[in-house]
Amino acid sequence: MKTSLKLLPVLIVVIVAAAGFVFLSAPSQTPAAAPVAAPPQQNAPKPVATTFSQKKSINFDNDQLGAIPPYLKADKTGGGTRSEWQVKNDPTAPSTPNVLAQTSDEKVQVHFPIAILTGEKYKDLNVSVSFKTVSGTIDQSGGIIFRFDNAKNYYLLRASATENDVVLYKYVGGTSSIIASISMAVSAGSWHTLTVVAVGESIEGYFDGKRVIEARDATFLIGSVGLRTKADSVTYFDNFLIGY
Ligand SMILES: [Ca+2]
Repeated sequence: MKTSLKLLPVLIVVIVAAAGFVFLSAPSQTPAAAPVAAPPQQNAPKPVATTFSQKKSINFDNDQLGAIPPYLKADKTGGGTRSEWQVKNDPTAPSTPNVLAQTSDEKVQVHFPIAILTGEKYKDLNVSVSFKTVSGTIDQSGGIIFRFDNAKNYYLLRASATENDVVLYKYVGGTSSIIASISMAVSAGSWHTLTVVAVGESIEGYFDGKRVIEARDATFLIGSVGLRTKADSVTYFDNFLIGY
C-alpha cells in the first residue's frame, strides 16, 4: 500500500506526459473544414483576360504599309496559289491607322492563306484578334491559328460570316476535323473579336467577349500562333494580342 502511494505521483506524471504526447503528436494543421459544395458551373463565362505574366501586343500601326510585317511569315494550304498579307490603312481599325489585310481573293474552295508569327512557340496562352471581313463570295471569315507546328498541323478557331458559325478545328496531317462548333450570327463587314484561351488540354473560344466554345483536346500542346482566312475571303485583322 505504501508502495502504491509512493508510485501515485509517478503514475500521474506518466499519465499527464502520455496525454501531452498524444496532444503534441496530433497533426498541427487546423482541423479540416467541412466540405464546401463547389459553386454551380452553369456555364458561366470565365473572364477572357485570363492572367498570363507575359504579353505581346501587335497593332500594325508602326509597320510599313503595303508589305507583310517582317515578324510574320505567309504560308498556305489547299489548292490555291496565293497568300497575300499586307499592312493597310483603315479608318475603322480598332487601333488606327493600320490593319493587317489578307488580300488574295482566289476563288478556290479549299484554300487557306496563313500568316504565322515567327520565332515564338507557346504552350498555355490567351490569344485574341479583331477581324473584319471585306469581301468574298465563297467565304468571308477570319481565324486564329494556335499551337501551330506546320501548315498541316495546328488548331484553328474561326468565325464565318458566310456560314454564321464559330468553329474550333484541328488539322492533323492536313486533314481537318471539327472539335466543337456553334451556330451564331457573324456579321460581314464589321469588326468582331475572336479569343482563344488554351491551358493544357482545355481550349476555350470566345466571340466578341462571350465564351462560345469549350473543349478538351491534347493533340497539340505547344506551337506558334497565326491568322488564317479561307478561299476568296478578303479579311482585315487588328490588335493581335498574346498573353502567355
Ligand atoms: Ca491597328
